Amino acid sequence: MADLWQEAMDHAVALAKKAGEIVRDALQNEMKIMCKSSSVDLVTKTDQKVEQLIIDSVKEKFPNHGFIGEESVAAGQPCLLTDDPTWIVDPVDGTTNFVHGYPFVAVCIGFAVNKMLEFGVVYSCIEDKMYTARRGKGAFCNGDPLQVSDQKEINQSIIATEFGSSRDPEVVDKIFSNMRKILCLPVHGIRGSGSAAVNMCLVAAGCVEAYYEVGIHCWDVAAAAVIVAEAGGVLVDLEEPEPMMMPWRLASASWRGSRPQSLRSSSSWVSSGPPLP
Ligand code: LIP
Repeated sequence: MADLWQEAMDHAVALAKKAGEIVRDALQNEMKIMCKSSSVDLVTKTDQKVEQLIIDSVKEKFPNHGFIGEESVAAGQPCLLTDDPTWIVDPVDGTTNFVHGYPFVAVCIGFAVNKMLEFGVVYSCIEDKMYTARRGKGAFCNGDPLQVSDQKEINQSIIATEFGSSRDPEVVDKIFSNMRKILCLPVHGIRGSGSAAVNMCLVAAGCVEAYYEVGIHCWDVAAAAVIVAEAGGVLVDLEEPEPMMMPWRLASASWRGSRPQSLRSSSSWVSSGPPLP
């Protein structure tokens, strides 16, 4: 059967490379930094420029495809997933890292058809690591196959997480309380790269055993979800339904189980796996 989406995926990889050049160039220049929901929720002109580049290019090459992008939604566009082929984009995942020159910044392009993710491209552009995965065809970093960790003991694991952008003391207390519980299991350590997508790719690469975050969005995780699933990991949405369209409560964990049959809906989009501690 003809491979319908390979052309789109090749285009996504080329776009991610181009976007990565823009991000790297921008690091050499003075940045225009703006705030979104709070003083620690940042956006830059580069986020907007990269998203526009991707939208324009997709519209030209695939005029019938839809688009969901972090900055477009922030500017008032609907965050609506239909059955149409849809590109789900975070132009700069790890904007705070980018602003500070902290070297984990990813261009994320996920692609869904009939609400099922078909491929994911995550370009960690300062590290120059191109993570790619197509549904059913495995996950790769710079062409090398990825496989999640086979560690089965939580107390011999590294867990990744993030602190989010709320500085509400109650929210911060919950974050620390969760981290305390996990640290005291005990685990070998807790890490966070500052990019949700990079954390998930590290799960796919087997460097950390699991990643969890509460309050995450579809553009942060769509691309990396395919990479985790294709590397043999499982994705657990802690809150049903419509997991792709909500600010997610997402955990992507690497306990090996059967590869998800489908990435379609809340029950099948994620494969079942043991709950997080
Ligand atoms: C951010 C992530 C960060 C996560 C935030 C947010 P942005 O994305 O990379 O790791 O904690 O929830 O989603 O805003 O830099 O694209």
